Amino acid sequence: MSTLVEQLVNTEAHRSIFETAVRRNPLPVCAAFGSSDQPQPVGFSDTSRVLSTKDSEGVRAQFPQTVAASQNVVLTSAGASSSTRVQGKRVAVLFSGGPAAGGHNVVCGLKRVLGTGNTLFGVKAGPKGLLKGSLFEITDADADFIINTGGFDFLGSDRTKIKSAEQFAQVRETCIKHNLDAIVVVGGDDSNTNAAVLAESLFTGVKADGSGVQVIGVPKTIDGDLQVGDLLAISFGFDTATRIYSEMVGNILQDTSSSLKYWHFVKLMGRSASHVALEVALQTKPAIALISEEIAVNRESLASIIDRVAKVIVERSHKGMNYGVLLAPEGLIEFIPEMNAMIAELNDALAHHTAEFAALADEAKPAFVGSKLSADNAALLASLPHYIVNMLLADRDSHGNLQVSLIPTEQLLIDMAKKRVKELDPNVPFAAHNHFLGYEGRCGAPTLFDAAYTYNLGLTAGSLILDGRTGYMATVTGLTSGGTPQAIPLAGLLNIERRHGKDEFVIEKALVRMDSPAMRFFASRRDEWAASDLFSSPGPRQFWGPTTHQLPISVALNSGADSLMFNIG
Ligand code: FBP
Repeated sequence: MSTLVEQLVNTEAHRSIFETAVRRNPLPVCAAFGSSDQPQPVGFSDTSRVLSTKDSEGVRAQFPQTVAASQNVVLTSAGASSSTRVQGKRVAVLFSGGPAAGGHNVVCGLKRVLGTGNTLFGVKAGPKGLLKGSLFEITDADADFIINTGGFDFLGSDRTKIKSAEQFAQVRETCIKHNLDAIVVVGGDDSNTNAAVLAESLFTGVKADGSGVQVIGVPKTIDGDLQVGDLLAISFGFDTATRIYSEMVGNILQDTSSSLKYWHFVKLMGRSASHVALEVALQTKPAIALISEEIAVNRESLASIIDRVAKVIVERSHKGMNYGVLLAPEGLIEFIPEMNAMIAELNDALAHHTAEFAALADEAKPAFVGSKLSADNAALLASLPHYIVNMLLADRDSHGNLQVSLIPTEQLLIDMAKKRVKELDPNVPFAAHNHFLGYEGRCGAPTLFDAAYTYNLGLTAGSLILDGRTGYMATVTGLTSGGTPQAIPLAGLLNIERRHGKDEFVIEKALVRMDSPAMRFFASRRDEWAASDLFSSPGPRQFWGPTTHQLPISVALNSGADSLMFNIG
């Protein structure tokens, strides 16, 4: 073999030149953990902050043991503690839901802080693996290999919701079989709700001596919709995903003003919330960025949104710009008032006629569902193109969510805008391409922000376990001032929401707020971005270089930072 061929073969199986180099990138740790070479576990003490929601009383009744233990009080790190000496704990970690960059570093942080005296197991393929008892021991060599790499592929993930008595019994069986002391659930709002429920169910009586199994959550999701004010500025994975999308949107913007003939309608992943769309808009400054939450607040109809979009297209054309970029959040459809009302009725109808609906041929489904809706909603459903109707009728995910990633909103917007532009001015050319940016951004190598943040979240989660805590979500606050490991009582976040036609406990999704500094800044600039080409192309995310230490713009604005730089360590 030639030297080059040998070199190329050596880059197989996650050994590219980049992957090899990025593994060596040093990670800063919060001062509480001591030195970055030898981070040590910290103990925790109560703060004066108590969390509550409108449903706290109902939650207390359903989560009596975890609420009694935590009193819903936020914990903060209290320096090195006797937990440093805790040995013999057996801890399992699992990924739940969609992947997000940095998950591997959570595992590495856990491994590091648990040290050689405790054992860390990986759960294969998410909550489903916990039910089946698919666990394996994670070694130091594993941690060295996955550090700073993207994806969840080391363990795999899934969206199984643990809710039936049989499933809880299976989890107990796994805990007993592997003699587990603790489980770490790395997930989004639904998965952390699962963690809260598991913490309560496993609180006592799992092992022969009557003791329980601790459960700690770690806040993950590219959607950015798991936020708790200054206690949790952002979930991990958001920064990497939005930087990848921003690079792509920046490149498209550069293309539009080079080729001078296309509009590009880009749907961005992010589920219900528009945090991803807002962040990418702040990074790239496109002609139009729709924000679902604003549409809901203004009760703007689909016709009015299309009119607004078409007017920008026409006005730009009159100035000689027959091109531009529109960003649309993945969950837009659910926020348009008439669509939202129709989807709510549709969800109830599907929940109440599951068996009849499943037995029908696909072509018969729209008419069947239409017959169960009010006249207005039935008419609206019938007016939508088949590619939207089919997806509105598709299966909900295991948490009862509409699978918004499958709904081609960007195509609907193009089709409707084309019609409206013709009505406004038949001489305006409108050639449009659609894009959906989602999966491209979830598994890239983590930015330094996500890499450091997740490593510290892993150190925090491990410390909470060694400190004997259960029912908390690990967090790192003060992201621009060195970072402080803290813990949020999960029960203090729970609300009651209607899903599958039933009331369930959930962690409420954090949506874009109209009065947030990021939204206000965007609103103050967007008319200028529509009227001329003020776009910027942020370029690829950097691992070494001037933008390495950058925070997401929306996070910097919303946390009142005076620069874009983060500071952990
Ligand atoms: P999580 O809430 O699990 O982090 O999901 C993130 C996400 O990327 C959403 O933005 C998106 O709607 C969804 O996953 C798509 O995942 P799937 O392909 O499993 O439906």
